[in-house]
Amino acid sequence: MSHTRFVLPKAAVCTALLLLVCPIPAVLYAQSAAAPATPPTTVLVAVDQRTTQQSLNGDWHYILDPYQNGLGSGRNGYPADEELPAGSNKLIEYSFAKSPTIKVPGDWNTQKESLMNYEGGFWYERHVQLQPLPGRRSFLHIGAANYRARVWINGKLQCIHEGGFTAFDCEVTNTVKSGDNSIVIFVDSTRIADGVPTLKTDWYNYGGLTRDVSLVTVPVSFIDDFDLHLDRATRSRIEGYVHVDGAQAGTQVSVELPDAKLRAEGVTDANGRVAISLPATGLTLWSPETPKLYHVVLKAGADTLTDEIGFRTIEVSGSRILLNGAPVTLHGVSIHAEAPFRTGRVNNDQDVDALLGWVKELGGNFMRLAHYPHDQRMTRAAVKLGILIWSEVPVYWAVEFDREDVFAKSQQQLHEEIRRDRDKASVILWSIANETPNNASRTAFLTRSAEFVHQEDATRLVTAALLVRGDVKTKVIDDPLGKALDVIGFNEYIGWYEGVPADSDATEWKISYDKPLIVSEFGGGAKAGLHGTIDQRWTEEYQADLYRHQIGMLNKIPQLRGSTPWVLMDFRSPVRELPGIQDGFNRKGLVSDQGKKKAAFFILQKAYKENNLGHAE
Ligand code: GCB
Repeated sequence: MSHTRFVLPKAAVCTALLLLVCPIPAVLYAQSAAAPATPPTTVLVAVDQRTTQQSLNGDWHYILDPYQNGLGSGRNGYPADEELPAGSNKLIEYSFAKSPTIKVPGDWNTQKESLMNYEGGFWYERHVQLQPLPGRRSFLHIGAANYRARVWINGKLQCIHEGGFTAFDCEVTNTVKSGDNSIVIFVDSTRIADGVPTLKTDWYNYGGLTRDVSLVTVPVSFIDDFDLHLDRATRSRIEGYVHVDGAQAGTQVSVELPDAKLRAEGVTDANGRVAISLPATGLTLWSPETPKLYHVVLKAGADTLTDEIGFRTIEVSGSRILLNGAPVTLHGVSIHAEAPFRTGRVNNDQDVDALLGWVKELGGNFMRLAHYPHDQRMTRAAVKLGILIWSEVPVYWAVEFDREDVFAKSQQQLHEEIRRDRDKASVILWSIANETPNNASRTAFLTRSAEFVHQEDATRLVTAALLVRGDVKTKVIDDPLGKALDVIGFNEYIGWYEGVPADSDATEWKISYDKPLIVSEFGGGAKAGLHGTIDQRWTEEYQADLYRHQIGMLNKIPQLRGSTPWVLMDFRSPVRELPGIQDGFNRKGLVSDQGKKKAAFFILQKAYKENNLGHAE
């Protein structure tokens, strides 16, 4: 008697059973022994500055796959991207060439009405003509794929990625060939309990390749990571490192700022790293008032990378936040990556210009990019415009804090976020979470996150948006997570979720920390164009009145160093279903999704222009 068929690897049994009864996603995502090994993805810093890239934006064929059928093999193995020659009688049950197309970058939901509510598996395919050169390496750069992605080149699995808001680069050097190449990407937007974020959020789960995709070519040994920042203690040295992937120890590296006539040289160590320390007096420091950027040229062996970098310091002294040594008040607003006018995810310069234009018009010098890393266009544009940034990972509400694998996912997202944006002077705060429950496993998880961020980037500050305790009479900020943070963010909704706007006139604040505070959320909903009295919820007048009272209350908190009210623009959310008012949108925007400013916009604008919200010291 043979037991052979019971000890076959699961994947083989599944193939034998034609995938009818097999738990395909579990097998594949767990990377069973039978699955091909996939190299880890990386993040090429300043990838948007590389000129040696071929954009793969544009039309891609797609196949909707709610049952994840295409992860099968043979007639259902979509990664093979097979097209039968005329006259072939072979049984294949898909054809990318005959399937419709969709734009990349772009969430699928807002591109086709039939896809608006679709969550699940989705296949992208396109062909590209390449002439790979000897001595060069190739990476497929994916700006973001929400939520899980697998990439195949010419039928070979190249990488797997989880996390819908961070960029990743997938090495394809050994798979691309001269002539025609097939690229197949499976994106699965299914929300999962052990994901980051988890199942429920107050924003729309836009699926797909939501940001730019390109093929980047670099020399065999190339600069994949660097950090250059002004030293906090003296503000007269540029410090940091350059990392050269694939470098022999002793590879020559140089860093040059031609306009400042500064140059440093060094050689890589056995880990491909060279430390940089360069005297730099007389630099014009980057600030919202003077967003000065220096052209920086990095060279390592055959590789040259250029970037535009601002130099500034950010630190905490007692309960003050110091920018270039001087106390600063952060006049900001929270922003979702919702595209103005058209809805969907932000993915182009017009989207960014509209959002940042409103921040400037408000008189803002700061923004909270909620609740996940945004498109790199946002952070690049902010550096040029002089807008400081709070950047966040989607550890939102109650993720599964007691799971080590969930911690690893959050850590990976922090790593990818920091690596992509550490060259942007705008970013001053890394936020590790939003509104998390106060319990031991949460505090342990997020204390580790804070430590991890400090290790990865000791030049910036760590924050989180905390919940506050108490009632409208007394509010208490004493969450133990505050100990791990440099700056404490807190959210409160007096006048909206509790009490009426005028209640905040008498609210007393009890704060256990002598640290800088930022009110990371307050606000209320209003439908643009709906008018009435200040007592009528959803009117512009109610929202404006709420802002007036909030500004009065918040100004009584002595260590309030900044504000990012909720939220710049109305955004799509499946948990906001009140007909005639919400219609699927969170209406707490100061501006409607169609760009109409509400009365509260002008209340906040006045406060910011008169420097009347928060105190620098
Ligand atoms: C919050 C959340 C934010 C929501 C907001 C609201 O506390 O952090 O994501 O959208 O409240 O509108 O209720």
